[in-house]
Amino acid sequence: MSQQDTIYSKALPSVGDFRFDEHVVEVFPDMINRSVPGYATIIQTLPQLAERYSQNNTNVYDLGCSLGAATLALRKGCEKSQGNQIIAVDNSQPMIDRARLHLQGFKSDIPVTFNCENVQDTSIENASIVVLNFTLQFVPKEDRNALIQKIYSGLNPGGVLLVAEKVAHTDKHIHDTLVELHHDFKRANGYSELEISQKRAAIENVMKIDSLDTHFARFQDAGFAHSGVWLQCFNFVAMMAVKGE
Ligand code: GEK
Repeated sequence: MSQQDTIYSKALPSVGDFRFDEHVVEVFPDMINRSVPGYATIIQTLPQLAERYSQNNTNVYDLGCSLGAATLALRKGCEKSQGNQIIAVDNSQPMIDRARLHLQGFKSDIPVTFNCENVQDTSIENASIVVLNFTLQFVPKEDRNALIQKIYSGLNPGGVLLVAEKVAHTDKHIHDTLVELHHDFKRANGYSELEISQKRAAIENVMKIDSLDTHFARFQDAGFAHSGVWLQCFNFVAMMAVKGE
């Protein structure tokens, strides 16, 4: 079990930009489960999706892997196919170090390689599945089209891109309501008003969210034949985009 996230529980003289550092690594599973509605369901569903889309003798990528929760779920879903290898990438060294340690606790014949690098520098090739689970929102907006285009190029026909993100709604009333529902979710999970507001201040410069329309236009521009939402909880959405056969 990870420690409880109390990073923003005391009033800070000034709130700096959020970083995926050693302190966050210590509390990360607690933080993401109490902050992201639908996260557990997304992780629990990944094996099913991986079983459906993994192709023999291909690469599976987990981009922005954090502590490897999605990596483990993908590996479980690849057990029935042959010759897969998983490449898990994160640009936070403390995350990668802890993820590597965490995965050593689970046995599997499917090899996992951990790379500490920017996902924008990851070469994607012979891929059947690429996961961006709450990672694209941290990539500079102007670089997102190129990243999705690169992933599309590296996917095999029939391969899938799974993207989960916090999204903005173009209708202000709906947007504000979903933001409030999300804050209620955090309150119900024990976060105080101070924690919610300090975390919000810390994250606003580093996490820039897109609308659903922007995501789907990007998938279409990249060339994906099919795209859609497979899960939504308030303003948190899991999408999939499939390359044509
Ligand atoms: C999960 N997917 O548990 N390159 C590489 N890594 C990055 C980049 C980048 N440009 N930007 C951010 N990261 C995980 C959860 S967390 C989501 C993903 C969250 C990494 C960053 O270091 C962090 O580990 C992860 O992406 C985002 O399913 O905390 O909201």
